[in-house]
Amino acid sequence: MSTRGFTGRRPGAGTAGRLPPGQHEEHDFPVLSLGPAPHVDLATWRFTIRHRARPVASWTWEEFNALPRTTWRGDIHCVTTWSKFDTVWEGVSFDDILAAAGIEAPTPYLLAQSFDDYDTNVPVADLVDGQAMVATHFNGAPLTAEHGGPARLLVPHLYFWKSAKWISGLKFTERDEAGFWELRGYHMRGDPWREQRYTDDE
Ligand SMILES: Nc1nc2c(c(=O)[nH]1)N[C@H]1C(S)=C(S)[C@@H](COP(=O)(O)O)O[C@H]1N2
Ligand SMILES: [Mo]
Repeated sequence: MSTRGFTGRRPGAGTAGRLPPGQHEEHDFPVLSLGPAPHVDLATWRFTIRHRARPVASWTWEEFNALPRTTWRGDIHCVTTWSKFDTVWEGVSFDDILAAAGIEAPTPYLLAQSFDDYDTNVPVADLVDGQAMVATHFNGAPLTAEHGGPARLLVPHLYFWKSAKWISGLKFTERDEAGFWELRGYHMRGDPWREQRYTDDE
């Protein structure tokens, strides 16, 4: 299998096939935010699902934490070229959120909306079937404010800007409406394996 002297030196050892094109492995967990973490008070926190402007379901922090919980372990990929392997997240899956709301996705698109006025669009097809969660824990501990606590979206198979920190809700839209970075030149979908970084990337 391995050549003497080479063992363990190959940078891809154990990680071969895990790095999307143009990415490198990062061991730290960089913080990338537009501004300082917004103050989010758990006593008034709400997570709201909207169809266009109309609220269709809403949970307090206590109610949200009573929903079924999911754990996911895997790799995340930031468009600034770092990838981080074997991250562990816990929260409520998109599927379980919709089930708790008693609805099926009313449109094929949505905008994840955040308390810092950030938003990002994600197709429903990229959220269903266990692909995404609203995460409250990272590596076994409550999510820190700088990484989006108390709760953030996690869509690990897309570039990390899609994983909205400080999430306040999901707004279903009829059309694929661009969010903050998508209005500023970033790709509408953002699949790292297809290197969909900028608007015109296929
Ligand atoms: N609400 C909000 N979510 C956000 C951002 C932001 O500025 N505000 N930055 C995005 C970007 S560009 C990236 S790369 C990731 C970074 O997440 P991290 O700081 O936990 O690494 O969060 C994304 N989610
Ligand atoms: Mo980013």
